[in-house]
Amino acid sequence: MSIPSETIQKIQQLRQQIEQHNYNYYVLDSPTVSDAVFDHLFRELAALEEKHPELITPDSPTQRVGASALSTFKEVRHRSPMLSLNNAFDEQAVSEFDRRMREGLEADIVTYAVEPKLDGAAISLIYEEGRLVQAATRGDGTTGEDVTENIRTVRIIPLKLSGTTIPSFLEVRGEIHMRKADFIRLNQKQAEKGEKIFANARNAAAGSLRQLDSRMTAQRPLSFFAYAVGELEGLPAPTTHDDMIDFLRQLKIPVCPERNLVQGLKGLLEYYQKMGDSRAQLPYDMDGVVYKVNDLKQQTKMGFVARAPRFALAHKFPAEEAITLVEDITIQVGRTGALTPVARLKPVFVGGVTVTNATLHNEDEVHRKDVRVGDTVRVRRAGDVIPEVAGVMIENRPSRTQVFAMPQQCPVCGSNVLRLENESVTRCINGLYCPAQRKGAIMHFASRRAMNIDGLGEKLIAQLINKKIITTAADLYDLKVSTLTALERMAEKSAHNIIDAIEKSKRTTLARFIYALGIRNVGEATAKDLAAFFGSLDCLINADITQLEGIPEVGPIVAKNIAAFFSESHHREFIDHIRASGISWEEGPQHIPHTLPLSGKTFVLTGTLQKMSRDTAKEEIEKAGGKVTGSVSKKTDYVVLGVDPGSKLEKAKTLGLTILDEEDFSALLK
Ligand code: 9MJ
Repeated sequence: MSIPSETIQKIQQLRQQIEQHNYNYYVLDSPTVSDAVFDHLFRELAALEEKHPELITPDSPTQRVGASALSTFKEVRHRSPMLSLNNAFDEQAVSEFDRRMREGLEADIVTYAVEPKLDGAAISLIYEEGRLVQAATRGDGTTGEDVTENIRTVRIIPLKLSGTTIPSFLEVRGEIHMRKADFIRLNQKQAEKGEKIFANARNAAAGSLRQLDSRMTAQRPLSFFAYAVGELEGLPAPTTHDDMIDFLRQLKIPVCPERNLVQGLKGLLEYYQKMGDSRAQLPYDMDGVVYKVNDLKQQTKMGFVARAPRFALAHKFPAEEAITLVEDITIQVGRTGALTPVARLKPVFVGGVTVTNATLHNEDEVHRKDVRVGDTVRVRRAGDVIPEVAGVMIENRPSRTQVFAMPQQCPVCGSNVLRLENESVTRCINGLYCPAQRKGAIMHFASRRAMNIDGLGEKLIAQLINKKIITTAADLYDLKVSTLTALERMAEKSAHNIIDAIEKSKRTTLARFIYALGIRNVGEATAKDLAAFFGSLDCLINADITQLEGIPEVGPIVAKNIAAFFSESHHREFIDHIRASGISWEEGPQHIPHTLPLSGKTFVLTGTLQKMSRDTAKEEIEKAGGKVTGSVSKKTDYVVLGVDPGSKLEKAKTLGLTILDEEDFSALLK
């Protein structure tokens, strides 16, 4: 059956629209459509592609969700070496650099392109005829790792170039990094899930880039700026670095907005000063600035030394660390009940701000660093924003200090706390009866990415809870201007603005509402997946645990949390209360999942299968509702055995798992 040309055109049009919206959102930071419109376009494309799978191409925006896990990364040899930069730590080194340039170029004054130095992970992206075909890490500069599947999930990176003239071949180089706010949010999420906390944004970015399972990378908020072109074919090359970066920008490749052109040493030092001053206000971290001779012919003339270009220099900012005293260690209780120890510090100036608190993350972290009240500590502004204790100066420890002990009772409501085996988080078990959790839940509900209620801040919420005006977020919808103006320091105008914002939040999307509920482990991405899958809130509420586990993006823990959340009668009453106040969203096509025979079952494939390829086996398992993972653990239900199985077989035997040969496997599928 031939496909109507309108369908092909529609698919192309949708892809273009979606990528344009991605660009507006991620690169320009200025979306032109609501989430609902975006989700609608996305669902329309996904539905057309489901009907015509032969039209799916790797550069379709629907392919940004990640693919099956790899066992290793392939090696990639770079066409030309990926160099690193020489560093300077003081003005004298910069002055010598400028002198070398002037002498080498026989110029009185040199024009430099200057840009922030991002501290992430360098990558090379190859576009052939405008399509992203390969992404590789820097590796040792000569050979890197093929991370194409991971990079495809990074929404800020175009899968297809746009613009009037597209080069036949383009190798772009730049830095994968994580924005400050995204890093903080990721670490909060990790902490809530009891998962690894990243020491800094650099580690988080580099670690996310090197996930063997690209579906994991798809969950991480990675960003990218291009700073160089490795090779360009099919078009005349620009003659300066600055023009080259402008050329990339026209192709809709993200480049750093804070770059500039300056003259001579004075220009370099002024830029360094200016960027150092504005560092705290910028949305991304930098660890210095980079100076590059702007003229590309002049760059070639200066050439390279060892593994770094002679024409460029990284001028590093001083490390942001300071020494101070721990006056107390207190416990904060978050919306999920997580108890977070916080070091209260003697105020100290670090990297442009005065720091009075530093997170100690969790009980294990405090013990690993052995931080005690009375200790002198090194404080670091990791990720440029959240300060943390880098280490204790043991030699300064006074006598009679006490080892930190996690309280056995919630410091806010007094109920018992619980730390589960294999988790690093200690939690208050009192749920929404704990005022701290209630406040956290309402703050989350009102937050920008959830119901987006402007002006409803932490202090106001605390006041409303303490005065027993509200107990849940649903009560927000019953607030009146007069209730608010009766509060301390609340003017008529602000009260009106808040009530208007609450009213406005009633028109929302299903995904935002699901996210706003604050179900454990249901972040924005999962909320979107659930909304797209179920189409209606009632279908989600009525889904049982096996049906939830049957959704490709939902794992067993998340499924359990969702089912547990909706089984609580007070949560259902809460939802009914909000619905009665007139909240609305557009519902999608409803989907009531049926329970599939292998729902909730996890498989591991080992060795070479004779009867079907690995991909087919995986498809068959997934069709029947099961999941395939890369490694054997006690959570694995079945291990399918091919010829020459690897060490996974031994592990499966040790764990006493069910091992299937190909015959058994076929029988099970039938
Ligand atoms: C970073 N990391 O921000 C370069 N870099 O140029 C910038 N790195 C670079 N340029 C040539 N802005 C080699 C490395």
